[in-house]
Amino acid sequence: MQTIVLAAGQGTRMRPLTDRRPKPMLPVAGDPLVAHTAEAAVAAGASELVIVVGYEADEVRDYFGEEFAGVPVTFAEQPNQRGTADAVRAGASHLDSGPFAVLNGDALYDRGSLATLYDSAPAVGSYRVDNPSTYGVLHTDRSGDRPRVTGVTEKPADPPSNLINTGAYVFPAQAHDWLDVGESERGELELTDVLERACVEAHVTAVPFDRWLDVGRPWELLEANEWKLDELDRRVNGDVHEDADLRGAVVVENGAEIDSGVVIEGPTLIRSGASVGPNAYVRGRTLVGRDAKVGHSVEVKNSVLMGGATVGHLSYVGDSLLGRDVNFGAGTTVANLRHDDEDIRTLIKGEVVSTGRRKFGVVCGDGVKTGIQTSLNAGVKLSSGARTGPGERVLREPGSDH
Ligand code: TTP
Repeated sequence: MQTIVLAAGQGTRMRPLTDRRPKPMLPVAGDPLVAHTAEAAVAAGASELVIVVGYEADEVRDYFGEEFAGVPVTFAEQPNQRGTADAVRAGASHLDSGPFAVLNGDALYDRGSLATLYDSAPAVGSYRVDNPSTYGVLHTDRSGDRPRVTGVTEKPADPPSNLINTGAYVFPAQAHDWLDVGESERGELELTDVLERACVEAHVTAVPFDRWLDVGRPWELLEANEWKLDELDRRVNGDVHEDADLRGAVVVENGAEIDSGVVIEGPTLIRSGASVGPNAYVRGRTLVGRDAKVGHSVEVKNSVLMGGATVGHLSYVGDSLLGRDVNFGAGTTVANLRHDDEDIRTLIKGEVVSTGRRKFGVVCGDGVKTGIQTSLNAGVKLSSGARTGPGERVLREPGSDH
């Protein structure tokens, strides 16, 4: 099945992590997010991948090249992000006139479910949630395992079902002629309008997905890493001091160094060129990226340290995302829990949003530097290149009243 992967979006809700990088290239365990999508697609039966690129396109192009997992890759340029239907139209010009699949390049799909979708054309992947009102919700003609889809409504106040649209579709060949949709109310060219047309012209099946994760906001990138790090098998190729204690599914890549007195509880991935310790404690589904450094007596828990990030001695980092080349000064401490036990809230495009997590720390864009003994409150985001002074307390997002 020829497959279009949408990877042109600006990822504005993921800022500051997407200030300098497309969201699909953010790290999820050992690979970029979009590589997991592409891998699941190939395992499900994708015969070729057309990747639609736009924002920071070169990083995606350089990563994939001309072939991925044995299938050919081509790129379609979407110069302006005018909507998902526009993106698919750009991609479809590289396809033959047969049926085709479309996947969001910023979602994790489980392979088995995606394979069922590919075998059920025309079809849309659906996922059952308790709070459908914040998603695109599918209308179906009956309950049961594989209901027929009759339409889709974006963010309905009164949801017609609790089956939501995962952004994974297999369209019939005629859909090539349905891609010229008009602008929606929010001024975008939407793929859901193509789905609506497909529901009228064909029998579109809702294929239930066992697992799915839309990665739009920072804590969802943490959840994506939790998912994929859980799939690690222990593998130690790097240089590990005899006094270090690696427990469970710990991967230490070739060229990584683990010093004396370090305890690492898996699942944890330490990428090549990274160093940990001495006497550090790394636990709870953590990714230590390429060339990252976890210093003396540092604790890192359930976090993502992107390439080149450094956490200086005597620091604590929990449930946090640190961009490339972030540098935490000695004694930097992250709060990741509220005393009133409520879910951590953060600002997304100026609005206060609940993360739905009791534990969530901070998000730092590339190149953030903290002074010694900086305290960072739960839910704070620091924009790329931001600095804090020695002993500074950052209780709310700089420039906001949250
Ligand atoms: P969204 O998540 O709606 O958009 P986005 O990734 O730009 O993120 P944000 O809303 O935070 O700015 O997009 C869903 C998928 O479609 C995603 O994989 C990006 C892709 N996309 C395009 O390729 N082109 C487009 O014009 C749009 C709007 C999205």
